[in-house]
Amino acid sequence: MKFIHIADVHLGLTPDAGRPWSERRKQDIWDSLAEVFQVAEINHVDVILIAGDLFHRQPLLRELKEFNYLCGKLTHTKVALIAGNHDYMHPKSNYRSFSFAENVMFLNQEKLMSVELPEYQACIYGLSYWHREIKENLYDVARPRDTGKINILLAHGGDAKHIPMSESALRESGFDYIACGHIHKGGQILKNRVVMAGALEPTDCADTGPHGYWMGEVTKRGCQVSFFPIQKCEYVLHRIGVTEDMTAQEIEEKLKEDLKNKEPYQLYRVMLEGTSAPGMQIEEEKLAKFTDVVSVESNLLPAYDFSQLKREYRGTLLEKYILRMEALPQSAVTREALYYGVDAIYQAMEQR
Ligand SMILES: [Mn+2]
Repeated sequence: MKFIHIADVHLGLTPDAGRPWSERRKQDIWDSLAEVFQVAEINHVDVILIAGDLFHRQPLLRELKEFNYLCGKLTHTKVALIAGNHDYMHPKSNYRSFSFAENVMFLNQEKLMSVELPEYQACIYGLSYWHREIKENLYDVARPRDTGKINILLAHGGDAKHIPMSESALRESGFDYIACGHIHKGGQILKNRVVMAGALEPTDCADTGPHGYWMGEVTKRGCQVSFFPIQKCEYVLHRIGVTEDMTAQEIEEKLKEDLKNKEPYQLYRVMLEGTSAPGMQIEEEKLAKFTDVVSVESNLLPAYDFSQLKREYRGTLLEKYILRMEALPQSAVTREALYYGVDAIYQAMEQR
């Protein structure tokens, strides 16, 4: 049985609200979903597994209609769906009254339920969130009824408040494939057996790295699954190594050069690291306005020569401060305090 596995699409979300690319990204999420459905159609995929949080919040009726239209257009593929913690089955949720196309299998109860696919001798298990949180480890104790069938589990969660999961319990559970959602960074928890899909599209700039869908084939003899990135938008943590001989202009030019060489779908979260010349001012806000830069963070430490400073500024507050800080038990905190304190005092003295 050929399948596509996605999760955490978060339809209806507007990522990076207020930024110039925000509306485009909102549309990207819908376009990527449509793209996945097109891939399913072209590749004659048997079932699309959607492991929760298809919508970012309670779906609007027209949003459900849009989704259902994509499902109804499929000529061969079935769609298995569960509600996650974001789009949980609120008593007034449109999910409750909506009637989906015939090929949609909505596992809408909060108790583990299943649907049969007799044509593949397969069975899909899952449950939907009726609450924002579920703290019981419902998946760890789930077991397929008939081990002769291809058994698939749709699972949403993996943290303490959203159905905690244990790798060893899932390994022993007897499912042939466990399609997980909820954690936005995807990956194979157990190779070709238990896969966290990751968000189809990054939902904010914390979701760095590639995002996309998984496609594979599951039989009673085993499962093969691979990741397919969707490259509409990818947030990249871009580190720029700064040394004390670099000027602010050089750093700016370095960033401009790096931006020229990046992939067009990438957005940069810039991180300045290393040491800078004492007193050098980098205008982070200016860099943050460059095209395709989401944010700029500076972790630069000014490159002070403390023994030289002590000699040069003997008898001043600066010397006293350095001596006092050096006398403390040394840790990352005292080291930072030494740098920031010296920086403040040094710059105040220089300005006089
Ligand atoms: Mn979730």
